[in-house]
Amino acid sequence: MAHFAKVAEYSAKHPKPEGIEFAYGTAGFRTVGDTLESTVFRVGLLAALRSQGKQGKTIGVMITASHNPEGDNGVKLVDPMGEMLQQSWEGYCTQVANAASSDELVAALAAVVEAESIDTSVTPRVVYARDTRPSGPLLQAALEDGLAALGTDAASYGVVTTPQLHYFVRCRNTAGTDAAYGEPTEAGYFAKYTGAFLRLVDGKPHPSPLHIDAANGVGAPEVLKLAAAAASPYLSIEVHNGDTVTPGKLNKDCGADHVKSNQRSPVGMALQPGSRYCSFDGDADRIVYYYADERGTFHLLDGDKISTLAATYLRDLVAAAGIDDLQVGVVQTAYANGNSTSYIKDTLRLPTVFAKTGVKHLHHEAEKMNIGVYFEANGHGTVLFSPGAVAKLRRATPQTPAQDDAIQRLWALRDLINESVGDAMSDMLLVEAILICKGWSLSQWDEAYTDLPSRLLKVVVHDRTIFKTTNAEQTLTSPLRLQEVVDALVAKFPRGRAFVRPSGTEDAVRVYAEAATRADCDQLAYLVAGAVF
Ligand code: 16G
Ligand code: ZN
Repeated sequence: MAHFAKVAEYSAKHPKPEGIEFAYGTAGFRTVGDTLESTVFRVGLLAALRSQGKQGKTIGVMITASHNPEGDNGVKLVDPMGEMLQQSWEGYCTQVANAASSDELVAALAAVVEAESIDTSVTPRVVYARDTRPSGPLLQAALEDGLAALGTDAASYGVVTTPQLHYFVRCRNTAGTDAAYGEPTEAGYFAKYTGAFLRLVDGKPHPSPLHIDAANGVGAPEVLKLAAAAASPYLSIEVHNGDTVTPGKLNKDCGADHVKSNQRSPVGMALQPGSRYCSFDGDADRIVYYYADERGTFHLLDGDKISTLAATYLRDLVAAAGIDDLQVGVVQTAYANGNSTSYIKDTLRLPTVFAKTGVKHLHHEAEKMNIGVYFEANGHGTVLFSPGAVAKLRRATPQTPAQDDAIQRLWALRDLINESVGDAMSDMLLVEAILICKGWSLSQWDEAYTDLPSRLLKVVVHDRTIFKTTNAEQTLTSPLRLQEVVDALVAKFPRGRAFVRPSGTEDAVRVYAEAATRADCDQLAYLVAGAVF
C-alpha cells in the first residue's frame, strides 16, 4: 500500500528485539525501557491510524511507566475525549508490536486499515508527551519517526504528567463546541483547575501547608507551577522528593504506590502530628494522603477514603441544591476496603458497584451514573458528571440563597475535576477544597470509618493465564475448584474476604485478603497464597 511506503525505511531504524512478546495491557505497553524502542515507534504508526479512523481527531500518546522502577518504561494511547484507548484496538496494538519483519509490520497495519475501514487520505493528528525517565528521549525519537512515517501533524508537550496529556487531548477535540474543555496548554490547565479551586474555597480560613511527596517525578515541577498559577495562600505547598535529575531516584522508596503498598511514609518525609501529607506516583495520576497522630502512628487515607469524602460532599451539595433525581453513585474494585463499601451503602446510602481493576473499567461503570465517583484503593480515580446531570444543573432554578450557593459549588466542583482520567493534582485540589470548606483536619476526615486490616500478596506462578475470574475479579472460574478452596478458607475468619486475580501488568497472580484482625488477615492471605501456589 502506497500509504505505508515509508514504513519499512523508518522501521529499519527501530528493529524489534528478538524473543520478546509485547502485549498492550491494562496500562498500555509496559516493560524494561531499553526494549521498547520498536514498540513505541509502532505506537506512533497506530496513533496515526487511530486518528485517521476518527476523521482526523487528535489522539494522544504518553510515554511513561507510572509507579514502576526507573528502568522501566511504557507507552499508551489516549482517545479523543481524553479517555483510555478503546478496548477493541488493544489487540491491534499487540499484533503490530509483535510483527517480526517490516513486511509483517506493513501487513499488520494494512489489516487494521481494512478491519476499521480507515480513510488513509485523512491527515492524522497526534500529540504526545513523556515523564522524566532517562529512556524517555530515545523513545520519544522513535515515536516521532513512527508519526513522520505516516505524515502526521504532530505536536510534543515535552515532559508533563499523564493526566495533563489526557486533558490536552480532550481540549483539542472539544475546542469551539458546547463541550469545550479548556485551553490545550499547560497555562490553560493550571488556570482551569486553580480557578475552580479558588471559587470553592473563597472566604474560608487559609489552610496550613500541604506536604507533597512527588516521587521524584514529573509531578514535582508541575505542582510547583500549579501553586504559582494559583498565587494564593489557599494553595500553600511544600514539595518533597522533587529530584527529577539524579539517576535512580524516581519512585525509589517514595510515591503513592510505595506508601499504599507498605503502609508507611516515604523516604525524606518526617511526619509531624497535625500536618497534612500526600504522595503522587511517578506520572502524577494517583494520590494518597496520610498523617501521624499524637503518638506518631501512621494513618493512610487511600483512594477509598478520597472516594467517600468526594461522594459525601457531592451528595450533600445535591441535597442542598434542591435538585431532584440527581443520584451520586460510587464505583470501586474488589480491592476496596470492606468497611469503605459498608460505609457507602449503609451510612451514605449511595449505590455502589464493583468493576474490574484498571481505570478504563471503572470509568465505564461511572459513565452509567448521574454523578459517578470512581477510585481504585491505590489512589487512581475521578468523578464524572453525566450529560443528564449537567443538563439538570443547567435547568436548576434556586429558590433560596443556600440553593444558589450549592448549585454554584457543584459547577465549580465539575470544573475542578479532570473528567478525562484520574489526576493527582486535580484530586489534590478536590480534597483540599473539601477539607477547607468543612474546616476538617486529616484525622477528622479519617473518622468516617476504620479500615479493616488487609494484605496484598504477589504470587509468581508458572502460567498466570490459567487464572480466570468473573464477578469483577472476585470469583475464580479457573483453575477448577480453586474458588471452593478459597471460600472454605475465608469462612474460617470473622469478616474474612479474599480473592485471587491474575495481574494485568506483571507475570504474577495477586492475592488480597482482609479480616477483622491483623493476625487473621495475614493468616488468611498466606493460606490463600499457599492454595494458589
Ligand atoms: C495499571 C492500572 C491501575 C491498576 C493496576 C493494576 C491504569 C491507568 N492503570 O497500573 O489502575 O490498579 O494496573 O495492576 O489503568 P495489576 O493488574 O498488575 O494488579
Ligand atoms: Zn501512574
